[in-house]
Amino acid sequence: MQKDSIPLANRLEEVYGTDPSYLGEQHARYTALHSRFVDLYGCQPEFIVRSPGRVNLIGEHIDYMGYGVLPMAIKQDTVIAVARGGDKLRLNNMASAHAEQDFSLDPAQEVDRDNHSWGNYVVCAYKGVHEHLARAGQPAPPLFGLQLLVEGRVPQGSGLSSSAALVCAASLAVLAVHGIAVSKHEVAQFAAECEKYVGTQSGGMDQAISIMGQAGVAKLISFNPVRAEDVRLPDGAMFVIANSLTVSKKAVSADFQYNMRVTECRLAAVALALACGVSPVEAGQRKLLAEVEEVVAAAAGGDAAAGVDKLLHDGGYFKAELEELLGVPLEQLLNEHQLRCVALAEKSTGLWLQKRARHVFREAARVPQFRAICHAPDLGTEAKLASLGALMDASQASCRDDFVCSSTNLDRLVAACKAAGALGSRLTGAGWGGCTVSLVREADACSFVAAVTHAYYDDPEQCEAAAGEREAHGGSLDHVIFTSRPSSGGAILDIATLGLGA
Ligand code: NG1
Repeated sequence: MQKDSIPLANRLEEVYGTDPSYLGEQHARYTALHSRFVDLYGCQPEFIVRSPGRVNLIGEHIDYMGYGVLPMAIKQDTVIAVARGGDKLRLNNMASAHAEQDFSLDPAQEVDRDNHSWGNYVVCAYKGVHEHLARAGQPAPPLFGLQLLVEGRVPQGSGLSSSAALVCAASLAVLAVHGIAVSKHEVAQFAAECEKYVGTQSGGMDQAISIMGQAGVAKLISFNPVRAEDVRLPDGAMFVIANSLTVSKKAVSADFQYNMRVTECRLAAVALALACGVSPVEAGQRKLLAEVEEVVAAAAGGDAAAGVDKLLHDGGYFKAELEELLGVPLEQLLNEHQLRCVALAEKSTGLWLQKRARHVFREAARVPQFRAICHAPDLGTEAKLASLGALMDASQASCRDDFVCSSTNLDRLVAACKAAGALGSRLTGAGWGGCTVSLVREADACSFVAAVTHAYYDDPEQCEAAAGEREAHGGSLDHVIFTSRPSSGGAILDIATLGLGA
């Protein structure tokens, strides 16, 4: 098998490692999935596929501006059993809250953006596979009915990429059942593009790490074209993920949160290019801040963030000012979806170009610094941990103050993590709720978790939702605050060798 092929695993150990108790848990999970599949559809699944969530260690809200990011895959994943059958795209979910959903087999079907449902992400993947094959000049696969059963363990709305885990797993399910071999790079690329059908203008980080993740190493993911480089985390470093327990519904709130940030960054790129003397025609084509960094830096002695402060004003920009500045109607620059953000911004505080661009340039610089510290041959462990922690703290301050994507609960949780001894702590993923990631010494991980639990989760004034979570999980918060190591990426599992249903 080529290095870039999607792995075909014969045994659960290849995906989940060798810890007997965790393997036992996974075996029980896969067995339950298999047996429910047989009950529902009256046949055996042909394949089981899986793809994980991720935690981003550094590099927030910069992937869609063309910059590299540094995430690692986590062990929580989405697993799908799949077989041919029927005359529809038929979806079921192991979670009883999710009723069966049926979709047509037409790859050109529209995704119903206004009715958000988990099934939409599967339709995105289905469309994505067909579009990818058409673009690659390959023959269209036959349209036969598909029966899927999904089981997701990545917490939703938590910044750990449950949506990418589902889109990637669904892509692998469709590919596997058609017997189509596609490289990891290709899946990462089309899975990122097709997720846009749900209405978020996302970058490609989540899909890339979900597919290219690897046990034991974090990855520096770069774009255009997408690629992944191993980053070995220092010995003795441990990352603790803690959920603020406020849900961030990215697809629902896209127009005034995530997509608005993408719009602000895009307009900042054009405005900066014009301010640097780039011709209006060329400036209008600059969509990424990465494409203008060089000219902006040149305007301020090599420091792009300082260039931003010099060339853009603080506070909100409104449509009239933007159109005068850019010299064209906004319609010419932004597609319909992004104009929905502009319309919303008009009603409130406008679009904040300076702060957003400043964040992007500073955050983008922290990513190669993080990698360089991890790999520095002459730096001792303690010095590495301290420097990585400082970068994470700086990232949090920038997300909170310039990108304004933190939240009251995230700020409180970060403060609790720092007070409990985190070397660095920050929100991870899109923000506006969801999880934090903290760097601690491995030896301190247990006492750290206990201290954060006491300070944040056990205090109803800090976190109201924790008591309910405890009650629903037999008193445990293990699913809410946990340590995490780099885990393996997407895989297809060979049903014949897994020993299920025996
Ligand atoms: P999460 O938090 O998983 O929704 C989102 C984007 C990423 C990236 C981060 C912010 C999607 C699918 N993912 O992640 O591409 O932009 O926000 O760094 O939209």
